Amino acid sequence: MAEAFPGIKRIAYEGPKSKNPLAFKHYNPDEVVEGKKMRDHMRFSVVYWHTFRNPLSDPFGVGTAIRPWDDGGNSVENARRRVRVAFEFMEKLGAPFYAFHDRDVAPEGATLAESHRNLDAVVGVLKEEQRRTGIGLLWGTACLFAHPRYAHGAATSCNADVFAYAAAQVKKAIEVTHELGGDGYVFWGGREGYSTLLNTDMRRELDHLARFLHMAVDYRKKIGFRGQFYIEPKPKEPTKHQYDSDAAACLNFLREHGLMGHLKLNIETNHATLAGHTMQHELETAIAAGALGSIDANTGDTLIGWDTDQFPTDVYLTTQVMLSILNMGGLTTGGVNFDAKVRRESFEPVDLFHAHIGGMDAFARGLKIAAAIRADGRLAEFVKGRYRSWDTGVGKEVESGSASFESLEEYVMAKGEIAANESGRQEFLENLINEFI
Ligand code: XUL
Ligand code: CO
Repeated sequence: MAEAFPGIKRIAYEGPKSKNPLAFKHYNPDEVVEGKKMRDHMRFSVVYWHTFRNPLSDPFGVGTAIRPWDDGGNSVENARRRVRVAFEFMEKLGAPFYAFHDRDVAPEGATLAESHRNLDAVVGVLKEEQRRTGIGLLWGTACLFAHPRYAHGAATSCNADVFAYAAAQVKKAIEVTHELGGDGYVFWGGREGYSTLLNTDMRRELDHLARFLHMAVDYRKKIGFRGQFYIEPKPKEPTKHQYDSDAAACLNFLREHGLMGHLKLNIETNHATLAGHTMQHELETAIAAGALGSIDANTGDTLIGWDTDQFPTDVYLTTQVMLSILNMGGLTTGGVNFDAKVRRESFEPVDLFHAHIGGMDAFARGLKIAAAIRADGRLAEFVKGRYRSWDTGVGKEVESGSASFESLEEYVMAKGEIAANESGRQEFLENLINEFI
C-alpha cells in the first residue's frame, strides 16, 4: 500500500529553537523527568473516531476532510485499509497508544452477528499492525449512541430489548479489547440521560445502568480481562442531562451501587468545563476518591457552549493537569488520550500532525513546568503550612476522631476568640506559578 502521508517522516524532537512545524519542540520521549521517561509519564493516545472517522461536518454543512486513502464507503475493505493508515500516522507521530469505539474501526452490519464478523475482520488487521509497530490499545469502548435503536439510551433505555442489545454489543467490545491486549475499557454514557423528566423513571433507569455495569464487571472477570474499567463523566450533549454529569455524580453513583473499586474515572477537559468546573477540579475530585484513571485531553472554547473537542494548547491548563497527575503519583493504566478533532477548516491530512504535535508539546511543557514547581517546593510547602493547625492539638483530635462537640466547646470556652486567620495568598501563588510558565 502506498504511503498515506508521503513526505512526512517520523516526527523528531528538535528542541525549543526549532522552527520546523513537523518536529517536537518539547516532547522528547526519552527525556527523564522525575525519574521517568516522558513517554511513560504521558502515555499519549490517538483517538480513532476523530482522527480517522470524522469527516469534519457540522450541523450546517457536510464534511470537508480530504482523506485520499478513504473511499468514503462503509465496506470492511475500506475499514481494513484505514487501519494501515492509522498505524502509519501513529508510527510517524510516535504515539504509543490509540483508542477506539467498536463502530469506528468496523462497519455496523444488518445484524449483530454481521457486526461481530465485520469487527473480527478488522481486529485481525489491528492486531497485525499493533504487533508490527509496538503501538498498544489504551482502551476500547462501544458506540452505544449513534444507531437509532439507542435514541432513548442504551443501558438506561425504556426498552428492555435495547438494554439486551447494548449488553451484547459491549460483551463483544470487551472481548476484542481483551484480544488486542487493551489496558482499559471506557464506559461513556452516550445517551444515558434524559431530554425530559416527563417521560422518565429516573430511579429505574439508574438501577438498570448499575445492573449493566455489574454484568460488565462479572463478564470481565469471567474472561480474565485485566484492563482497567473507566467511566467518563459528561453533563450534557447529546441529552439535556447525562447521568454521569461530573466526577462527583459518577463517584456517588459508583458508591451507591457497589461499583467503587471496579471502575475509575476518565476525565475529559471539555466535559469538565461543560459541567461548570475546571479540569483541575474534576481531577482533584477523582484523585481525592482514589479513582483517577485516565484523561481525555482536549479543550473547549470559552465562547462556544458545546463540546468543541479542540486540541489542548494552553500551557497553563496542561501545567495544572500534570501537577495533579504528578502529585497523585502518575498514571498507571491510563494515558493522555487526545479526544480532540481538527477544525472543519483544517481539512488537509497534514493538519492531523500539526494538531497532535501541538497537543503533545503542550503536555510536555506542562510536565516540565509541573516538575519544576514540585522541585522548587514552595507551592506544596505553602499548602502544607496552611493546614498546620491540624497536625497537633485540637486539629489532630478532630482528624483522629477523638474530639466531640462537647470537647470542642470546652476547648473554645477556655481559649476564647480565634486569635488570627492568615491570608490565603492567592495572588502570591498565582505569581509563583507564572515564575515557571
Ligand atoms: C464524547 C466522548 C466520547 C468518549 C468515548 O463526548 O468524549 O468520545 O470519550 O465514548
Ligand atoms: Co472523551
